[in-house]
Amino acid sequence: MFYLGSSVKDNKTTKKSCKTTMDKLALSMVFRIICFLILYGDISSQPLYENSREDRITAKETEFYYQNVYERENFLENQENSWKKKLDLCRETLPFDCKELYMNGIRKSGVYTIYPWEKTDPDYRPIKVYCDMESEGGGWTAIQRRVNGEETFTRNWTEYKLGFGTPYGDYWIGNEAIHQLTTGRNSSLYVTITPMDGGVVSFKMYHQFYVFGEDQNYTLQVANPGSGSLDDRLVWNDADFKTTGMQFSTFDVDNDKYIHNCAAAHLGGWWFNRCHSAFLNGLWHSGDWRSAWYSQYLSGREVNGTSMLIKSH
Ligand SMILES: [Ca+2]
Repeated sequence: MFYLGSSVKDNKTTKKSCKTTMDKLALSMVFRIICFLILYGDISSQPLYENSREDRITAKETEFYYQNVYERENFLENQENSWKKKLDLCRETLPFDCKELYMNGIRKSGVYTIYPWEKTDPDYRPIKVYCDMESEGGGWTAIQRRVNGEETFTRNWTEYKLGFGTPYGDYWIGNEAIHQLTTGRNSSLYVTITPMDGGVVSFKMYHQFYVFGEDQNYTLQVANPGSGSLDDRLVWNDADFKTTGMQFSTFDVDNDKYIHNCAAAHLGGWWFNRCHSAFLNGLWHSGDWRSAWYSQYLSGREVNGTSMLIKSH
């Protein structure tokens, strides 16, 4: 009985203990499952790349890289805006003529680029010109220059209109450019002639100089002759030979006052009258170039260079 009793009791105790253990085990299993589910859910909701240390470093590097790119883009954008502003400033301060270059501190004579036309003008273009920065206070724009005879001045209307030759040697700046340079401002004209004999350069100053547009055939208006070793032959009171008030003529467009064609006869474009007493575009070093500047230069054989310089005042 005791045994039985004891055995039954033991049996009951064992069963109770097992039940407790199984309960605990069950509870443990449930806990584990819940933990697993929680952990799994947690893990599965996390991006895989954050799982390892290496991946976390890569993520940081990527972030740093994009931050760098962003900063560089900002830097380049600021740089571009700065360049655009500088370019606009340059465009606004492009030199109109040689006088503006002189005012900006240029003191050496030579070839420079000027911008006589407004940006909105259909004719807008830069032109290269010779600037005399030494004679008569400097800042002179050469509209005509002959130094070596390499360019012929026997040219048609369009060539004289648009210009020809090179500012490094012989050239005519172009009647359109002369009109543009003298419009809306008072300008002076300074003429020089270099003698063939190597003597002193002759010159003449005029304190008023203007050329009308093509609709008036580039009519010349010159007045107020000033100092100079050359006699006045542009304004002087001679109805048949003065130059001021004349329209421009070329061999193909005769606007002179002569019954024949002065430009065709004298082989160069000019503001011919009936025909001239001053004419700087004749045949280089030729006896056929008559009265380059009456009566000091009666033949082209006496002339070894010319220039017509203008400056606003
Ligand atoms: Ca005629």
